[in-house]
Amino acid sequence: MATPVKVTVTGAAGQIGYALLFRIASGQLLGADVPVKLSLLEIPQAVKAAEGTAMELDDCAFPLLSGIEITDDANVAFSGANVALLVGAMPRKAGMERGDLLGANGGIFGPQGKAINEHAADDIRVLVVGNPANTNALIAQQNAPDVPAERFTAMTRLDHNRALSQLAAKLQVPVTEIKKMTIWGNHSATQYPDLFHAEVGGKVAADQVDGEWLRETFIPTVAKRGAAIIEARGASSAASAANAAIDHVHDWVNGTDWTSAAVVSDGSYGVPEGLISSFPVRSVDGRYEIIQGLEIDAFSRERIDASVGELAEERDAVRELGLI
Ligand code: NAX
Repeated sequence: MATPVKVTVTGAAGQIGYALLFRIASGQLLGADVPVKLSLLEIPQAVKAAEGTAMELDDCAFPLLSGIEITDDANVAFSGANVALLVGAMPRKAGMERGDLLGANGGIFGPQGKAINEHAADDIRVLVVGNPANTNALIAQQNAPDVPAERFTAMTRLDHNRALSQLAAKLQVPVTEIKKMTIWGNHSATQYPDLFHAEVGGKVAADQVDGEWLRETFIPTVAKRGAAIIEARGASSAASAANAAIDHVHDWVNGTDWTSAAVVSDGSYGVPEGLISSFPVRSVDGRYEIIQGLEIDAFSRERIDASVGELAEERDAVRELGLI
């Protein structure tokens, strides 16, 4: 058997972790012929719950699962890691200011970035899921100066998939008919799902829906879908978030012509260099690259700028806190 790929999952005992681990172990993350070794990182109080999940993983007798490690030490969890899914984060609590939230997450993602820098494998790929995902990814990346910046990404694939599904329902087409969907900016309510570059049946999607639906229904429905799930389910998105994480890493490793991912900006489309912002990306030879050359009209420009402005504010706040 080939050498197993080490996949580290933080927040492994949480609800996304529970939906994610079984899919990784079954081969859906990296492929049906790639053995995996799981490392579950949790805080000390949740290690026991992670052990319970590991017992269930054992009970699946997954042919590709070559081992499970459970730890509360980031240095152990990231040692030799090839893929890191950073899911565990500090949630916003009632009355918490943004600065408090960013500070609390800096206390998680700074040390995890350092541990990745010191201990991960040379080919480490990092996906940050825990919110505020883009800025948590920035904190981790800035604390890992020896790892190429392009290896740090944040998840907007759930937003992308939500946009596909909303548009498919509106136009009564299968999701497979939709190409070139893009989420721009921050994984937050300011994100911009773009129908001006998306295509349905080879024609521009924005031309196939009315402008009012696009502005007043589509954009807010996608951007606020997370809140709608909480309202309906009484808990935040878990299986769909895990599914998006699987899609993100699978496509990163195996290639795709077009998807959305938050990657380190090289200044493309006026997004300040260094911010981790969502772009249209393709993956070639195991690297996400920003798709270039799209024309951005005034409507899209205004929305991209608003979301990117929010990312710049978050970056300035974590800079002031000394986290990057
Ligand atoms: P849960 O609260 O169920 O689980 C989080 C887990 O993380 C807990 O088990 C906790 O003990 C653990 N944890 C906390 N600090 C840790 C640390 N320093 N090291 C290791 N583990 C730690 O949350 P869940 O529903 O699983 O969501 C996880 C994160 O995903 C949240 O931040 C959530 O906001 C975010 N999401 C991001 C999405 C995205 O599209 N980017 C969508 C879904 C989700 O809302």
